[in-house]
Amino acid sequence: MSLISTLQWSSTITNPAAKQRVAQQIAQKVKDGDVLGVGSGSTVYMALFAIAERIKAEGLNILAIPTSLEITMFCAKLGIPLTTLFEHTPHWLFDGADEVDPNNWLIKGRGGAMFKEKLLIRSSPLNYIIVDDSKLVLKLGTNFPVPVEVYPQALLHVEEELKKVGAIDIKLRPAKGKDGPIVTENNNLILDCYFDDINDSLEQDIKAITGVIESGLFIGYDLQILTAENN
Ligand code: ABF
Repeated sequence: MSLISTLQWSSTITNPAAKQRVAQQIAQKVKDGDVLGVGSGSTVYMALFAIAERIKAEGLNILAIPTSLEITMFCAKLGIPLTTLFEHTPHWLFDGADEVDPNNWLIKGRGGAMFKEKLLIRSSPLNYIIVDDSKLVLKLGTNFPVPVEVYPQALLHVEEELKKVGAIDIKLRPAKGKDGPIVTENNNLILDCYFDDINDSLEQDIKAITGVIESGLFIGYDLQILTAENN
């Protein structure tokens, strides 16, 4: 048995039944020949299983461009062929989110992969965000802070500048199960930032700070929100 085949999703999946329904819906959208952008998180993971079933049953030829190492490895485990942005542009993409507001603005990045997630969403002409109802909020920032990926040596500068654009509290995200900060796949740090008011210029204001790689705010993107309940 290869090490890839022993891979398991280790964290608890919240609202699994609702996520499973939306995962099945996304799998039904896959067509032979599709190049798919594949986001991160447990809902995406469930969708990959459903897509792998269709590949096996129907012999679909698809290619996946993943947004994280974790999802890359799950694609490999499930036999979903991989490609990169060097070779292909996605036809469409699916990804999860932490919060979705009534304008379809998002907070993403609990898994720390928001730079690649945003790059893929920007590269794809059609983007489905797959969430269970618990992710729908009236106001962004209700349950989650805004994650900001930061070049390590810029940490103090970025912290000061984030306060100037309205951050009222900033936490350096700790590593899971060991001392020190979490380090992203790009070798950067993550600041979890709390704002009283998330307005339509905040994503750009954060992005304009030297040393910021990307934030988990998605404001004004053309997104199709798919929940188990709205389909
Ligand atoms: C990714 O996974 C992230 O941007 C978001 O933080 C998270 C959603 O996870 P889940 O589907 O497990 O709730 O999409």
